[in-house]
Formats: sequence, C-alpha cells, structure tokens
Amino acid sequence: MVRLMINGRSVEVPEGASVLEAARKAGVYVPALCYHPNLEPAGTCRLCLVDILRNNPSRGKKVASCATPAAEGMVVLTNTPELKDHVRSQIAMQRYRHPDRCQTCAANGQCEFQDLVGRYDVPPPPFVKPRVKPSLEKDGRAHANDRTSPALDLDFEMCVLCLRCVRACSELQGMDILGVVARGNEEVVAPVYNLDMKETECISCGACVASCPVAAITEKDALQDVQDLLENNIDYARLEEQELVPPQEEVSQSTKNTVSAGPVQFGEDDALEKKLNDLRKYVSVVQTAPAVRITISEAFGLPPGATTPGQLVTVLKMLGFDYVFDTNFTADLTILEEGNELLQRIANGGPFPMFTSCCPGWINMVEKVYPDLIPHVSSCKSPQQMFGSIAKSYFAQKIGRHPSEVKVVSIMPCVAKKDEASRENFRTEAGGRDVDYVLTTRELARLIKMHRPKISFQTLPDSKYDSPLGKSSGAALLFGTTGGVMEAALRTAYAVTAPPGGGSMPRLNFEEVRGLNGIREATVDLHGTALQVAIAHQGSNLRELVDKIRAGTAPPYHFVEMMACRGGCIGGAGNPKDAVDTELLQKRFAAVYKGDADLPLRTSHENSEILQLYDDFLGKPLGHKSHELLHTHYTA
Ligand code: HC0
Ligand code: SF4
Repeated sequence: MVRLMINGRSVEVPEGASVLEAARKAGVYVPALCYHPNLEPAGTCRLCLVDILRNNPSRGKKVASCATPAAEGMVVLTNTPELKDHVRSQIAMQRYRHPDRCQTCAANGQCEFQDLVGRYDVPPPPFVKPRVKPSLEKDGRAHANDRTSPALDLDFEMCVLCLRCVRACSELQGMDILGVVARGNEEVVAPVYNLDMKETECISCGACVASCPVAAITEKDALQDVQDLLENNIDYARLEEQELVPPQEEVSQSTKNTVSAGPVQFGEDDALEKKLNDLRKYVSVVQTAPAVRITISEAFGLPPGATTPGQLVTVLKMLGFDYVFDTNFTADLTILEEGNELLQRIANGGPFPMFTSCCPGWINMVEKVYPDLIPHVSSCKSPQQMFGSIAKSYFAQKIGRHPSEVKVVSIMPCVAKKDEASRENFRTEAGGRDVDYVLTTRELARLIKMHRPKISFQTLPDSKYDSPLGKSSGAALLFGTTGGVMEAALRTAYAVTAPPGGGSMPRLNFEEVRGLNGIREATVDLHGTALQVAIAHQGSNLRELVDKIRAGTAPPYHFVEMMACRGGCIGGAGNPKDAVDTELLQKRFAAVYKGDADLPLRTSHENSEILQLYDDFLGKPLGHKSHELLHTHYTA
C-alpha cells in the first residue's frame, strides 16, 4: 500500500493504483472523460491534470492523474485556479464541436460531458462546428451518422474523442473494429478502413456503447416503436365499421360533457367494450431477461437486486403491456433442449466441444471470425428467440389470436439481442419477427422515467408474472451470469443421468463452475461419466479459449459456455452504465446467486409449466415441433 495526500486529505491505495484512483478513493472529484475503470489509461482528454508538490515524477510539470501511479509521500493538488481554468478551456473547446441537442439525446441526464459542462458552468459557443466524417464520404456527402448496424448507431457529431470505445473494442473484446480516422480538425472515431458498420466484423456486443460517456455510440433506439405499440394500438380506420363514430354535433357535445362532467364511465356496456377490444390491433407481450431484475434497480439509484422481480412486473403492467412474461421460462426450456442435445452428442461421440448458443455476440463471432466452429455450436435458439416462437404459436393459439396480432417486446441487458431479433431466420410468414422489439434495460428505465417521472420504484407492490409463460426456476435465473447456463445444465444433467432406483442425492450447487475469472474449466462427475467443461466471458477471453481449442492445446472439453460480455449478462452492455467496475459486478453476481438460493424451484426440468408445454404442444425435447420452433442454424 502507498499513502499520499490529495487536497489535504490523506489516503492509502494499493501499489499500482493511479493518482486519479487515489483521488476518487479519497472522495476528491477529478474531472475525466477518457478514464474508465475497466480500460487502460490513455491520458488523452487532459482533463485530469494535477499538480504534484512532492515526489512528482515529472519534476514540477502538471501530470495526467489517470496515467500517473500514486507514490508514497506524494502531495497532490487537483483544484487550483490554474487547473480549473485549464479544465474550463478544454471543455469549452469540446463544446465548440458538440451539438446542443441535450433534450432529445439518448444520454440526457446520464451524460458525462453534460455533467462537466454543468459543473464548470461553460457557456455555449456562438456557433457549433460538429465533427462529421468529412473525408469519408461515399456518396459525395460527409456522414454524421452510421446507422447500418442492426444493433447500434454511430453519431459522429456527438463524439468527444475520448477513445473509450476504441479501447473497449480492442482491449476487452479483442475485435479492433473502431479507430481514429482522418487527422486534425477532421479527426473522428469510426469503423476502420472507411467501412460502414455492417461491412465490418463487429459482433454487436455493445462494449463500445457501454463505455461511451456521451451518446456518440448508442444502442439502436426502439423506444418510439414500443411507445407506439402501447399507446397507439387502436385501428382507427375501423371505427366506422364498428359504428363507434358519433355524429359531428355529438362529438362537440360529448367534448363539452367530458370537460364539465368528469371522467367517462365504463363497465356497464359489454357490447361497447367488446367493440373497442376488437379495434385493438395487437396483444402486447413483454418478456424480461434474467439479468434485468437484478440491474434495473441501479437506474433508480438503488443497489443491484434491491428491487424485486414482482416490482418489475408491476411497472411493466403500469406501462400498459397486456401480458408480462419471463425469459427465464424459456431459459428453463433451453436447458431441456440443450441438455438433451448434449446427451445425444455424448451418445453419438460428438462433435465436441459443444458450445452454448444463447449469447448473440458469441454467435456473431463464430459466424464472422470462426465459421469452422459452426457445427460445434448448439442448434438451440436463445431463450429470447424461443420465447418469441412460443408466444406467437402456443400462446397465440391459447388466446385465439393470429400470430401476427401478438407483438413481442423483450427487455434485455444486451445490445446484441437487437441484432439477434432482426435475423432473417427468426421470423415466420405468419407472425413476422419472432421478437418484434428489443429494449435494453437502460431504454426501459428511460421509458419508465418518461411515463412516470416521479416513480418510487422500490415502493411499488409486487405482481406475479402471467401464466403460462411466466414460471421459472433458480437455474434459469443463473443464466444471467457467467457460468450460469453451465450450472443450470449440470443440475438437470446430474438429475437425469442418476441411476434408476435413485439412492443418490440431487446436486444443486456446482461451485466449480462459478466465479469471475475470464476462463475457467472443471471436470464434473455425472454418476461415473466425467464431463469436461469450460466457461469464458468477455470477447478477448472467448478468442483466447477458441485459439487454444483450434490449436489443439486445450483439454478435450465436452461442453463450453461462451458469453461476450464481462460477467455474462449482468455485465451486458445494455445495463445501467454508471461505473461498472469489478466491485459492482461482484454485487450483481452475488444478487443472482442469492436470488437462486431463495427460490423454491431450483431446476429447469421440474418447472411444471415447461412440462405442461411439452404435454400440450411440443411433444418431447428435440421432437419435430421443437426442431421447427426452438432450433436454428448458422451461416458463415
Ligand atoms: Fe442473457 Fe439469455 S441469459 S443471453 O445473458 O441464455 O441478454 O439476462 O436474456 O436469450 O435467458 C441476455 C440475460 C438473456 C437469452 C436468457 C440466455
Ligand atoms: Fe467493437 Fe463490440 Fe462495439 Fe462492435 S459492438 S464495435 S465489436 S465493441
């Protein structure tokens, strides 16, 4: 540990920590845009300069505190008048290039640049000269936007050149899609080689989005579509056909009455209610991913897991969804399909290893970078997509609606799920896309705040998920974290491979696959069969493990779980953004395991609504109907 003094406050930090990290620990504010706790320091924004009065490694010069290691005995000043003037002039320079679009910006209220402008009271410049891609035009025009990705949008005007996205893509994901293009005044961050996003090997993981301090890279906005679904669900063109258009005089009369006579009365007239219901174009169905119930609380200033899944259901009902269902239900379904696929491969001798298929960032990586691995990937659709298929078949049938009249919205902690939902093989002629709209957890928080600005999320009452696609196990909740799909599968595999007549105790906890190390491996004894498994999370680790497997230097794994985001979905790029450092990730992680331990049902194969679904509709795992609805194929 080293001890230093910052603005008169003494603080102790581990060796190797930067002066900036020491200041944050001491509770001293130091402005910074290019700093991010998960990335190597770049020292490019120059906002975090400090004076070091004693033990200054730069002999008296101001230094970038993010890139300067704290040393024993340092005496640091962060807030002298000269430093404040420096910060204000740096921000003013950025403001000269940054459009004034705060009110309609996706980052409004969550923007690190907006915070800096407010904190240092930097006035707007007389005019703004935004950054565009002047030297990169393809059609004779400079481009302010790249909207060609199915999951994210780039707005070059918004960029503050902190390079966090470039570093996240390369350091965390091992992908190197983005870079600084052009020089001087024309400098912008964009896909390298003058490509459009859709032409790159981008895997839509969203690590760039999660690290962006402004809204230069954002998830593709689905808020307007979802609001439209919830608020504009009446087929007005058919009003007349239903004899619901009052004559003109009556309209004005009824308007008067509404104003003077209070709220309109409903309830008595069943026929009218039925006619109104017939005019509703769609039944809106929403599904919530495992991790959303853990992290949504953070968007409302609470710690991870502080709100309950029941409160999430309540708020979704308040927003107007007709049915609130759970992706955890189809996570349980996935275990039955994927578990049987693994057992089938064991019986047939491979191909091994079998890789999980639920993470769309990983699937994109396989298709774009490692197509030779396609036969190794499980053919199961992800739980999100299984849900869409089941909602537009089994559930549509149950409520007597045509698949095209059921609109499915997903709430996901993931940016790549938008890409997944838009895939051509995830749509049917009858129902269109299996999943119509995907909102990230962040977008859901924005939607809630737009519609209920004063909501006190934690005091909402609990509601139950609707049936029949709402019941789920603790194993399904584990899907939200790295190692969770593996553990859920092991719980069921252990139970179904138990020798007839029993005698052995069920096994629920597989500690050997838990943890946050980037690559983990274990051998699990399934009643005499040794199953070799591995787990990796975060793009750079996926690549490292794949390289070993392809080089033949990895053990002969049977089953490998791959998740593109650090920590799995609880670290997904669609979660609330604030300071997702290791400490916060550990809290989310602990909340998942506590949630699992608290649930009465812990294993997927004991979920009675899943068993009912097989009895009523699917037949059996890997059966004909399952293949049609729950499995897919991949293309290079
Ligand atoms: Fe995940 Fe999923 S667990 S990928 O991390 O398998 O996004 O939370 O919804 O589909 O269930 C994300 C989270 C899901 C899916 C599930 C899987
Ligand atoms: Fe890189 Fe992922 Fe962003 Fe694509 S989505 S540019 S792969 S960080």
